Amino acid sequence: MTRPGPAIGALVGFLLTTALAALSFLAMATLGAAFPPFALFDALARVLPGSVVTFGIDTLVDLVLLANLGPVADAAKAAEQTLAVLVFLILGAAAGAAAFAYVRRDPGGPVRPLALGGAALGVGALLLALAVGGPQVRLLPSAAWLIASFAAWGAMLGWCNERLARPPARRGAPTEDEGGGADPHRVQVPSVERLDRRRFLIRLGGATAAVTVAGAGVGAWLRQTDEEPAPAAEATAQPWSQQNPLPNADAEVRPAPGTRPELTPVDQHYRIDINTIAPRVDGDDWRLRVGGLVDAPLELSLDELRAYPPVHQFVTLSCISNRLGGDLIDTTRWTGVSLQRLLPDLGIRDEATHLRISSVDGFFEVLALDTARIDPRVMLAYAWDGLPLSQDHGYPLRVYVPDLYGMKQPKWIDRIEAIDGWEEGFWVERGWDAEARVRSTSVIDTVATDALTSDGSGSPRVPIGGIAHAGARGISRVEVSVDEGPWQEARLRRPLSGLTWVVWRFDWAFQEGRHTFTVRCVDGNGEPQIEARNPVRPSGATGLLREEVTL
Ligand SMILES: Nc1nc2c(c(=O)[nH]1)N[C@H]1C(S)=C(S)[C@@H](COP(=O)(O)O)O[C@H]1N2
Ligand SMILES: [Mo]
Repeated sequence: MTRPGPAIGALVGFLLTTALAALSFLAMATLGAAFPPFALFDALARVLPGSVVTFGIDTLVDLVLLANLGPVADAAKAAEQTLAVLVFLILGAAAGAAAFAYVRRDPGGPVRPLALGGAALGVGALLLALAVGGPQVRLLPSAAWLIASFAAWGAMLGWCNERLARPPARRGAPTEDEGGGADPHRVQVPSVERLDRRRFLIRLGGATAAVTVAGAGVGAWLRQTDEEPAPAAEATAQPWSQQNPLPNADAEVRPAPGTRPELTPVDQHYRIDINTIAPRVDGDDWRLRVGGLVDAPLELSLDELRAYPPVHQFVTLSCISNRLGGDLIDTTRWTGVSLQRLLPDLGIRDEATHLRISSVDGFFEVLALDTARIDPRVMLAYAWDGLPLSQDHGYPLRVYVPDLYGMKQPKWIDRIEAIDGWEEGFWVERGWDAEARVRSTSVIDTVATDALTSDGSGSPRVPIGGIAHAGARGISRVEVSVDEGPWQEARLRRPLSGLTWVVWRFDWAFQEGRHTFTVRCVDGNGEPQIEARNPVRPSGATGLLREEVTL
C-alpha cells in the first residue's frame, strides 16, 4: 500500500484548514468561541520583537496607503485579519504535510494518531487564546469548540490519507493467473490509482469550498445582525453632539470649506490596538480591580465609578504611528472620573510612586502618581460623545492622560496596581519612546478653490485651512508659506478645549498657476514645530507638510 506523501498532505491540510477556519468563524458568531487564526496572530504580535511587529505594521500601512484603501486604521485592521487567516491556512498546509509524512511510516491506521494530534493542537490554540484574550475569552464554548474541531480536522486528515492510500477497487477477486499468487497490489495500474486520487482531491476541494462559503457566509451574516450589543438602556440614546451645540459654535473664525469635522463622529474615530478583533467585555460582570501597594485591595463597578462627579473634556487623540498629515488622529468628547478625585478613595500607600494600568488584552502602561495628583484632567473615561465607550474604543473603561500619544492610554482596563517605581509600558518595552509626548503637527486639509471669497477690495481669496495639534500645550500660532515665500500668519479658530486640535484658516489672494503651500505651527509654550523630518518610530513623526496645487 502506498500512502500519499507530504505534497498531497499539504494540499489536503490546506483544504481542510479553510473549512476549519470558516466553521470556526461561524462558531465565534454563534457560540462566542475564540477564533484560532486571530488568537494565533495576536499571540505572535505579542511575542515577536517590537522591531519585527513595527516593521509588519509599517509595511501594512505602506500597502494601505499605496493601494489607497481608505482610512488607514480600518484598512490596516482588515489587512491584519486577512493576513491572520492566511498565516493560519499556511500553517494548516504545513501541518498536513507533516502529518502525511509522519503516518507514512506508521503501520497502524492514520485516523487515530492524527485525531489525537489535532486535539493537542486544539488545546494549544485554546491556551494561546487564553494567553491573549485573558478574562474575556468564553472558556467553555472555546474549549469545547477548539478541541472538538481540531480533533475532527485531524481525523479528517487521517481519513483522507487512508482514502488516498487505498488501491482502486478491483472487479472480482484476483484469479491465480492474474496475480500469479504474488502481492495483489502489483496488479494495480499506477495511472488508475492516480486518476482515483485526482478525483478524490477534486471532490474534497469542492466539499471544503462549499463548507467554507457556507460557514463564512452565515457567520458574517450573523455577526452583522448582532453588531455591538450596546448596553440596552443606551441603545436608543443619541450622541451628546447631536443634542448640543459645540462650545465654540459661535467662534468668529469659520473653518475653510473642506476642513475635516472639528468633532469626529465616534464611529469614524480611528481605532488602533493589538487585537485582530476588539475584546468584548461584559460591563455588568466587569470590575476595576485595584491592588498592589494599597491598604486593602478593592473592586469598583462601573456604577460606582459613574457615581463620582463626571468630568467632560474635548480631547484630540493621536497615535504615535500617525504619519505626517495622516488620519490616525481624531477628536471627541470624553466623560469619566478624574483620577485625582478617585485617588484618595483607593487607599494607596505612601511608598507607591506609580500606577500600573492593565487591560483585558494584556496591554498596559505605567503612570506616575504625581501626574495624576497634580493634573485633574487625567481621567478614567467611560463615555465618548455622551454614549458608553464602544467595544472598539475600550468599553467599559479607558484612561486618558493629557499631552501623550495613544500608546499611553490603555482601553478596556480592568486592573490598577500601585507600584514603587517606573516600569516600561507595552510599546515602550517594544522600542517606542518612554515618554511619548505628542509632537506638534500642522496639516493642510483644503485649498478651497471652489469657495473663493472676496474681501471687497477686488482680488478673490482662496480659503486654505486645516488643523494644528500640540497635545495639551495648545497652539499659539500657525503660519503658511506660499511658493517658499515669507511665512504669513493664519487665523486660529477658538478650539473645543485646550486639549484638542485647533482649526486654522488662511485666505490667500488668488493667483493662477501651480503653487506650493507649506504650513507650520508654534505650540502654546512658544515652541515651534520641529521642521526636520523624522519617522514615526520611536518618538512620533516630525517635519513640515507641503501641498502642491494647480489653480
Ligand atoms: N488595551 C489596549 N489599549 C490601547 C491599545 C491596545 O492595543 N490595547 N492601543 C493604544 C494605542 S497605540 C492607541 S493609538 C489608542 C487608540 O485608541 P482608539 O482606538 O480609541 O482611537 O489606544 C491605546 N490603548
Ligand atoms: Mo497608537
